[in-house]
Amino acid sequence: MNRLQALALALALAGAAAPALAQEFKAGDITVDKAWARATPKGAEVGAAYFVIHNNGATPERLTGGSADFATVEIHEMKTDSGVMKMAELKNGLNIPAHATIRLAPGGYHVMFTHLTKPLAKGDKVKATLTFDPAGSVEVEFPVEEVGASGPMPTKGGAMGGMKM
Ligand SMILES: [Cu+2]
Repeated sequence: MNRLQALALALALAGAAAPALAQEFKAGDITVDKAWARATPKGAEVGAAYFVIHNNGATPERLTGGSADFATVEIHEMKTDSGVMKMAELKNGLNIPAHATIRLAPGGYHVMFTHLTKPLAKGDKVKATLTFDPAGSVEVEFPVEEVGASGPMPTKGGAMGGMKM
């Protein structure tokens, strides 16, 4: 291994150990971690957030919804129906069986921020409260990332998006 390769490896290892997504949020037997929200193009009315839920208890839990001061919080699921990706609100919430870990990720379960009052900009941190039954409510901080973004790219200058507001 030459010096450049060694440097690259060191950087890769440092990146893997980065604590950026390591923050944990707890309510009763529930732990939420690896939270992030996807950056939105200017003028977008919806955004998505993802995280991992751990049920550390022997009682089944349910994510029933949440609230935020910049949007309405809904629990959604992406599903492939006859080869077409469709999104649906989980009106009855998301079940988290006892001792289970449920991952919300692009293409699957997610929290949808609707009626956004501001764009979610990369580098921002937004806070939303998630409500679990029976564990209760927990405020979670979502760093805004462009990682895995699959929505439309922001347009130059955002003139169209600006008009939509
Ligand atoms: Cu959705």
